[in-house]
Amino acid sequence: MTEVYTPEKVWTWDEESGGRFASINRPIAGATHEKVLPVGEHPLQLYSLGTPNGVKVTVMLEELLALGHSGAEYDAWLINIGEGDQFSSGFVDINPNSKIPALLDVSTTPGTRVFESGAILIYLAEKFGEFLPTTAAARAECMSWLMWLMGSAPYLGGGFGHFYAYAPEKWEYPINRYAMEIKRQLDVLNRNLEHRQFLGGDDYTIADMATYPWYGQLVLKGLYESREYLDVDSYTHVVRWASLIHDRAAVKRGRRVNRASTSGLKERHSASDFDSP
Ligand SMILES: N[C@@H](CCC(=O)N[C@@H](CS)C(=O)NCC(=O)O)C(=O)O
Repeated sequence: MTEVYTPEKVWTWDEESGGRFASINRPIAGATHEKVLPVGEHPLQLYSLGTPNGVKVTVMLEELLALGHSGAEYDAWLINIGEGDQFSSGFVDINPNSKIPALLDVSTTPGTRVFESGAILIYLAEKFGEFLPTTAAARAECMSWLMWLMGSAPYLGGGFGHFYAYAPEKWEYPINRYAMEIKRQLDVLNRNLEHRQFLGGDDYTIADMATYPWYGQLVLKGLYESREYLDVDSYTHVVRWASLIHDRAAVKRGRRVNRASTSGLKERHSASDFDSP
């Protein structure tokens, strides 16, 4: 950094801070505009976007459907966070934190809202009795890795990714600090996966579904174009684990939901939506 910044006595919101996403960042919560969210015909209504946090949930829903749980049928509606859809009154009613993903279970009376991707995964795992071990020790291990991910991923996205890719300038101090932390986290995962097939042990669980879109994609695709910088190939056990999950049919479908790209599905309302190339 070239200049030393001395914080004022009381922080004030003067102007946009710069960088990508500056226009959607604000220091206040709540709705900016009135808008009712659409509701489809399926039991589960998902309001989301195909980012790593969104993919956690669409992978889980596709895995549940693959096991034959028709109650997991869902309508996935696109929330364009670049355009501020997360600040509509309808979305804020479901998630007061204004971040995707958010789920509304309309099979209950009244409907059940769930926000925070980790909470959504646990809600679905408990509702359908899948992907969350029931014995105390295995459940504790699964929950430990799930909570590890929920606490760790913000350092990857909001910390490393922000300063390495999105900040208005490249500053050595934050990039160095967060790169060190992300490499430490990758080493945590690598050591755990050296003797285990999945994060919690022998079984594929919601901890894997939550972690794959972040650290799995980081080692396979290189989030923020950082594959070389972080030397991701050296975390061989993470690469092996990520590849295993990446190739699952349900994961392939889950990755395509709520994406505006040509191979993606902007919205998903039926299993047949995946048939279109
Ligand atoms: N802890 C939350 C994080 C969700 C999150 O950060 N979502 C981002 C997209 S990946 C978002 O909606 N950002 C919009 C905003 O910050 O206004 C979760 O896991 O659900």
